[in-house]
Amino acid sequence: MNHMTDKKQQGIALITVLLVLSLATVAAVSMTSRQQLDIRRTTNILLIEEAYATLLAVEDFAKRGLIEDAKQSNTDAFNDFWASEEIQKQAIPVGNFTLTEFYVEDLQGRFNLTNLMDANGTSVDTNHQSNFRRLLNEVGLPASLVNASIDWMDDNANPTGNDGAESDMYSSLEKPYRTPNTLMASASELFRLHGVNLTGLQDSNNTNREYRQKICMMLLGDELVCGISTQPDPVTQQVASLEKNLLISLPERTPINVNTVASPAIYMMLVRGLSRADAEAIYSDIQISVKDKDAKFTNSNGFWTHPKIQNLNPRFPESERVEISVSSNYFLFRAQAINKTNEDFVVYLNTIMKRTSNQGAATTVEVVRRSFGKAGEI
Ligand SMILES: [Ca+2]
Ligand SMILES: [Ca+2]
Repeated sequence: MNHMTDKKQQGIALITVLLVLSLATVAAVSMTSRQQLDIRRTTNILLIEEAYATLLAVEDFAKRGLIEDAKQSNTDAFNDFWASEEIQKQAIPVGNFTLTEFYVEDLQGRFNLTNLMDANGTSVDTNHQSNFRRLLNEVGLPASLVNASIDWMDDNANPTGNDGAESDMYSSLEKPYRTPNTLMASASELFRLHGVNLTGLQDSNNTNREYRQKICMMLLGDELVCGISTQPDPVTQQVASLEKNLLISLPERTPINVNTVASPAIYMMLVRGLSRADAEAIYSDIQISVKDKDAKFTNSNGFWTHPKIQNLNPRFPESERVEISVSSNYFLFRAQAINKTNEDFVVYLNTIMKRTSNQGAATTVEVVRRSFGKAGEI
């Protein structure tokens, strides 16, 4: 009987030893894989830091370029070197990355949502209100977005017109929110507006989806980011082409630079009654200014007295003109840092810059907003 107990105890000891051994093995394996994860994580952090540092360096280079540009001329147009496609195509290897896809855009070629409010940010600028309505109509977006944008920004809780939307409208949603009642920090706040926001069951609404894609293209101008197919439609054989880069929200009111408009639609927005064909004719004039330095507008009057505008019948009244310019202060700079060994490792930089050139004083360029990470974010 004792003999049996001894054997049983030996058996238990053996099992215990095996158990301890297997636990130790599991611990060792998990420590090793944890260590590998740590190494991986640290490597990634170092790589991202490196990408940030190189992108910031190239951003600084862009700032210097804009300062240099201000010395060369008092106007900003498509024949300025920052708009050159040669710059965009450059690829600069730095450390573990290749810096590429450089993009500089004059943001004053877009409609600035801040212009909807007067300088105090309290009452509505009715000329810009009409302009925005024309622009939305031109791209097939609902006009109600005009008053919804105003209510989003104005400091009261009274809906503007028949189609405005204040907090009452948004507080009844499945995920309720309120209007900020201040200027938009980013134009992407448009996606929260009544008429295009996601409202539970309506998420599958195709009209809503189409509106959101249009707004996305007007903000970011990137088919891939906006989920727009670049394949021809099986029925119409046409590739979806939506108006790009028409909207922005800047921290202050800005005139539209008529030399760098994002699309003929901006001219149609500025001038009531201007046809698409005439807007395209003016637009092609500023495009050829890349070769012909004299084709750009050298002052605002040059635009208003352009034959296509001056000869409109009925005439476009002066009282409906908004402030325009032939030079700009706000620019968008984009770049990508692509890892040399892993092309899927891409860090994006999107920076909104403000250039100020005061008489006599040195020109400065400061960063207004900067985002790392997502493609196209502004
Ligand atoms: Ca209001
Ligand atoms: Ca409001």
